[in-house]
Amino acid sequence: MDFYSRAGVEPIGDNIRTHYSSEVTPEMDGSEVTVMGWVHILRDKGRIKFLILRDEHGTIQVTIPEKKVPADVFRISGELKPEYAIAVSGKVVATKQVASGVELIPVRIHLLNKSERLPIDVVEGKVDIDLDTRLNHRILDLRKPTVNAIFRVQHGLVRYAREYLESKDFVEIHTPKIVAEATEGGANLFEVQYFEKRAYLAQSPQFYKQLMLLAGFGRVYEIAPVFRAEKHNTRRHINEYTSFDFEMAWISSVEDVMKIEEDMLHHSFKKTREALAPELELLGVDLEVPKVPFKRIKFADVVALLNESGKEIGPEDDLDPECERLLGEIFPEKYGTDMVFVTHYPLELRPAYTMPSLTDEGMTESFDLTYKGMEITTGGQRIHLYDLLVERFKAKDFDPDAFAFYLDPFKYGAPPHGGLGLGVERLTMQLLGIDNIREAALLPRDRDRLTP
Ligand code: AMO
Repeated sequence: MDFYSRAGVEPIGDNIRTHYSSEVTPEMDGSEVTVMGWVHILRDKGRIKFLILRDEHGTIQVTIPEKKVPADVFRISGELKPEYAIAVSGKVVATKQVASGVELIPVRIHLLNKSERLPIDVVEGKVDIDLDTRLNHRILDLRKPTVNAIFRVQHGLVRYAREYLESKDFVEIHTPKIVAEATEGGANLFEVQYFEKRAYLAQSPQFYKQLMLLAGFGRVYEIAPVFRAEKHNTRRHINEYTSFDFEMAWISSVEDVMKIEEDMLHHSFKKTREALAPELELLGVDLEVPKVPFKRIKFADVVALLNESGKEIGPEDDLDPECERLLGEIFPEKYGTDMVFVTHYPLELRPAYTMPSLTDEGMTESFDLTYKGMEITTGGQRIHLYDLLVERFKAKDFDPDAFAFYLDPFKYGAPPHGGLGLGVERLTMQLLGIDNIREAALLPRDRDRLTP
């Protein structure tokens, strides 16, 4: 017990949390509850003290009038400081004086842990601090209700997207993140010393998710970190991000893949809007559920649209951030939506495994999904024909021998297939109108940041 008294706090004892702050309602007037959380705000008016307690679902006012509470409760309340962890047992009183309609009059306050002076404010709106300082103190930063809400919404998006795939017979897989070869091209690779060999951190589960279809799983998905050694710090790139991938066999065309994605996102947005309504309100976001089917437009037509709007770009140029910004304006204006599939990218711009188009010479059966102008997904039909696959690897200057582990299984009746990779942080940032992707990553990794 000595370590508790040394810390100046009490063991939790027989305290049992009975309610979250948000569950205490005016109808419970007169009943006794125990809540646990942090000291969010303290107002000391001498003979009466007001304490806002914050837990994972909101806040509740604890009102401490000297005359109405036990002497030791009043004494302890005078010792509290911001972010002390406490358990409060007390009587619920319905009152019009508080926005939530209730306050708690304590019969017991248990000090569970103390806090040092805070390096950053946890109460929002007090002082504006720059993102870098916030990220240095990310664990405290995440305690802010609006920052915490971002990741609850992200959780909802992933949870309900996963729910959709589960209902469509997709199998969740876990593939290696230490790999022998690049999947998305040679640049952006992190090297790893793997005993006596050189290895890399996976840029994508691309090869393995495809191979699992050849292994007899009809449909697979994986939600896992991937690594990109992007040299530049931009607002939409991080060096480790969460890739939401799926891959499906026996498709008739790339349309099948786009169809699953639009239905999946429709389901996910709809359920997230219902389940995370309080968090979305806190963030001031009116989540628009995109109508299906999403608009489809060919890459060549996007280039024409951009040229019309004064942006000079060639038929085989990739879309730069300026293009994306323009498309963020053009698409809603022209098509009344901000979810648009851009299809038929040139072979030049796509990785070696992408199926060439039969209808559009020099193009591919691939797509990007743009959301409010920004690319959030890349996907497509893959080459399942061994000879063509080897030919395309050679055309991209890859040595087929180095990729034998991937290429060889295609000799044995590989099914037609396709799939996609969706950036979870990009989806979150676009949905919530966040300007910098780091804010949509729990613990972002960028060129300058390896901690916390
Ligand atoms: P791609 O390389 O286009 O495709 O990546 C797919 C999606 O991942 C997100 N993304 C990123 N997010 C944050 N930081 C980054 N540095 C970053 N790079 C990419 C984007 C992008 O749309 N194997 C293919 C997918 C497939 O065809 O299945 C691939 O990885 O949202």
